[in-house]
Amino acid sequence: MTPFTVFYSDVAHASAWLNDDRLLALIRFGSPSPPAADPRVCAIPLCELGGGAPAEIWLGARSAHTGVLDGVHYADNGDALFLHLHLDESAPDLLSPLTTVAYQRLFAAARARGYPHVLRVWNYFSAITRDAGGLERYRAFCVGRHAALRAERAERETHLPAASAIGTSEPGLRLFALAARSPGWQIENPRQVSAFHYPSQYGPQSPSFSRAILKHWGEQDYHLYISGTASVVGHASQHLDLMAQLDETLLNLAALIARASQRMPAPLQPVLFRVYVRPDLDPAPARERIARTFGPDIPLLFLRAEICRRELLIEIEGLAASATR
Ligand code: 3EB
Repeated sequence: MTPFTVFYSDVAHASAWLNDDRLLALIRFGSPSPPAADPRVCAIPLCELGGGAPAEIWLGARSAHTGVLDGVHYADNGDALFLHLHLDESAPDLLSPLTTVAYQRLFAAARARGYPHVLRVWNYFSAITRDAGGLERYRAFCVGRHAALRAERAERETHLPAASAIGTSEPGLRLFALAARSPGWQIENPRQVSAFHYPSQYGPQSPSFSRAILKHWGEQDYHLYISGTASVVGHASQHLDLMAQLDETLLNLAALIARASQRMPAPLQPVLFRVYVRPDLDPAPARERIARTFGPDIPLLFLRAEICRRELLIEIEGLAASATR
């Protein structure tokens, strides 16, 4: 059994999970509500495009311990640790040092709880492609993240967390992360240059993330944490229109899942996907095509978001798992 499962639930029903001591995280979407007293509750300030009010639920296999360490909210259950942290920004050109501090606090909390291996990080901040102090904010973020990972000795190119870096319209830097007691396997995409080897045209510090992390939780139980995946082949963005970018993204996802499945007795099965679509694009045709690719029952959550390269219109991340027996 994996130490937790992830699924989408209507917000109205989602609150019922708060009474379950196995709950690791309840993630809401949309305009930020006042900070919750419950460390398991958090919010991603992006508008959901399905017309519903979904929440993402991380349900553990056994009861969780929860708390707050130096502003880092956590829940852990002996195998897996979920963390989240929200820092205000004092100035738009100080994102780089703020990111370093945020990562240091995240790593310190994970270590203090006994889960030193950060497998997966989600990064959200505003004005992601805007210049501030002569550097695009996404590029400044990459500089700050790398500095923290280097200090943690986690920047080694074989143990980088899987990640997403997404633009919001709400101010502040929000980090969400999954950590474990033992490491996962880093998976790179054969169709793409590893992000940590991107040439310097994309910024002074190449982005420190892996394309996916394959985690063996024991026996036949595996999770594949899939980083934000976009229409990038080699290191270059491809195609100008949404559906062509989506097709390339789906090829990238298939290649990545196939690469990870080579380490497995049986192919990994997609569990769910989170889809980020740039504002003012109609997500309906994309939803239909993704459902045709992965089957009509694949859970999809669509969010309106800015992506870290101006020309990218869609980005997909998700979870795959070993087939349930
Ligand atoms: C790309 O392939 C698209 O900097 O953490 C995707 C996932 C992207 C994570 C990150 C960036 C990040 O380069 C951008």
